[in-house]
Amino acid sequence: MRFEPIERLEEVASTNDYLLELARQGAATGTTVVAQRQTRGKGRLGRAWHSPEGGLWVSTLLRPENPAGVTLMGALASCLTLESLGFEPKIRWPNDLTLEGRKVAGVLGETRLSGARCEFVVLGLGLNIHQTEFTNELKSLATSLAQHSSQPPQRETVLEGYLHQLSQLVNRSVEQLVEECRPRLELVGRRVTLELGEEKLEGTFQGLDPDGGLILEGGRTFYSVDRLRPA
Ligand code: BT5
Repeated sequence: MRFEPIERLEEVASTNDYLLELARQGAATGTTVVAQRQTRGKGRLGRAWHSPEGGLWVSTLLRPENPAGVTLMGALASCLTLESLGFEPKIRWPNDLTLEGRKVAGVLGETRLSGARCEFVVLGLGLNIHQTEFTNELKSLATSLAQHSSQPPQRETVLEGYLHQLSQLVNRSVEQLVEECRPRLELVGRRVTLELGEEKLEGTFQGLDPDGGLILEGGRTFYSVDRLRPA
């Protein structure tokens, strides 16, 4: 599958929102939007995504039959891209990439269903490349490629690698994606805190089930959490 056309914007509120609108108007599968900066970048659950110039802010349009593995696919594609560029990222389930425990990228998959059928998914990736400073709120949590390399790659190089990896992964089953994610997961075997709304749970992270759910010690499995942190 090819990821084109690629629409390049200087500034946009959110590449995901922009592409959701194009998708509603019938844009082709593979359509990709990339922006130099976002003024209202989105994380999950209404959270904000800080997107100044210097990062890769990109969204791609997919029409999978089964959207279940799409978030993991985005995390895996970006992980493989950074590996091929010489970094040692980890996947923090379900949608983050970390470098030495700090978040370098986040994935936001937004699915539109028509009845039980998946109409489309907009898969967004935010990856910090050249930023050298973060806001006070993010300072202890976030990092960028520039903080791990004296010669961070160009945005175009990261984009090209990511779209190539996505094109290789797009036909994999959820089970295959989970298999490839397993050795790259952060915090397996460690005590973690799961936040689910008001509830906080602590336990040892045992691994992923074949559908990509997180297995906590005792066997409880979670398919989505608000946040996963080291305990
Ligand atoms: C995510 O949400 O990690 C998904 C981020 C997806 C961003 C892309 S950019 C292209 C596309 N267009 C969009 O509008 N969005 C997508 P979540 O797991 O909810 O994490 C959000 C949390 O990450 C925030 O509450 C902050 O704590 C932290 N955060 C915000 N900006 C960050 C940044 N630039 N780097 C690292 N952490 C950040």
